[in-house]
Amino acid sequence: MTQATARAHSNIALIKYWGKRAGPGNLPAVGSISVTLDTLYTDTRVVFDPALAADRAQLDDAPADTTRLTPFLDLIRQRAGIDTRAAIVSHNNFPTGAGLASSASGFAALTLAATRAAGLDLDRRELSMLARQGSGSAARSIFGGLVEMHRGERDDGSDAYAEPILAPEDWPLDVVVAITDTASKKINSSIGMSNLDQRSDYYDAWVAHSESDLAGMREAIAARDFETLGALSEMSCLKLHGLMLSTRPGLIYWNPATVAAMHAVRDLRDAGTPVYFTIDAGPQVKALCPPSHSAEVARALAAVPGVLDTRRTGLGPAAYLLP
Ligand code: 2P0
Repeated sequence: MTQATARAHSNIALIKYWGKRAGPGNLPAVGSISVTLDTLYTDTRVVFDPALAADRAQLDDAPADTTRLTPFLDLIRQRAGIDTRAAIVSHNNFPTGAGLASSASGFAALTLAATRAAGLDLDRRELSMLARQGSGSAARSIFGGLVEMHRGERDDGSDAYAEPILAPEDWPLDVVVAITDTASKKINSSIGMSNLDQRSDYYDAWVAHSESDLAGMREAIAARDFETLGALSEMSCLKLHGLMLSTRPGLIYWNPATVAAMHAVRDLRDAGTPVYFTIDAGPQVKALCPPSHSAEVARALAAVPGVLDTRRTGLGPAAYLLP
């Protein structure tokens, strides 16, 4: 038996990934830029055990489906030259599958733990490419701080990996997560973003403008320009949700509290607080602000009708092994 345990932190894209280009292993149609989050993470233990006849998984103390996990573990087994089945035990310290990027932290933690347990010692770029094949956004959770995922051009995906832009301490930023629903979403991201070229009339425009959004965000980060970072993030989020709404059949991830929280963020901003929102494929609202404003932002969002809870987090580290 060989085993390893890893922790990977969730991430939120500021410039969003949505849509895949042709080819295997979640090749993104657009690049993306994200922040890794300190207080939202997944811990995953992987044990390769010759006594097992099939892979087994447990998530948050309940048996979990291995349909997506076995083909992913096969990639690792193939690379390591082993055939042993694995037992996976995973725990999220936040609601699973509700738009808090549990597949990002989950597949990043699984990638690090399973490669180590299989006897592999891959560099971060290889880990990122492998994690991408589990879930596109997981490629970014291999790294900490501000991270860019490259779309890549090659059919084999060998240039579709993430890289760090800034370490967490290089530019302290906070994210206040307003949780408006803890249920798992009805349409997962992979299904939501499938065949977009046939399902949305807006898809070509989304892809065509992504490079300029990424370039603007890289410049804002280099200049530590929070207002531009925030404005580009809010716009990328709204464009993403415009694309989702335009996708037959229209994908509506928001609930009334999501919309109320978006207005609350804009009201705070109108009153002088530097804060911007972003939202993933789910109903939670994430407010970006300098750390000096996060207590005030959390108080304001907690008071929004329908907001169940708030979580404050700074930027988190790269994925790492636990003892
Ligand atoms: C992102 N999301 O950039 C975007 C914004 C959600 C909204 O990446 O099919 O679970 O596994 O590659 O990574 C969520 O999609 O999808 C996502 P797959 P994933 O964070």
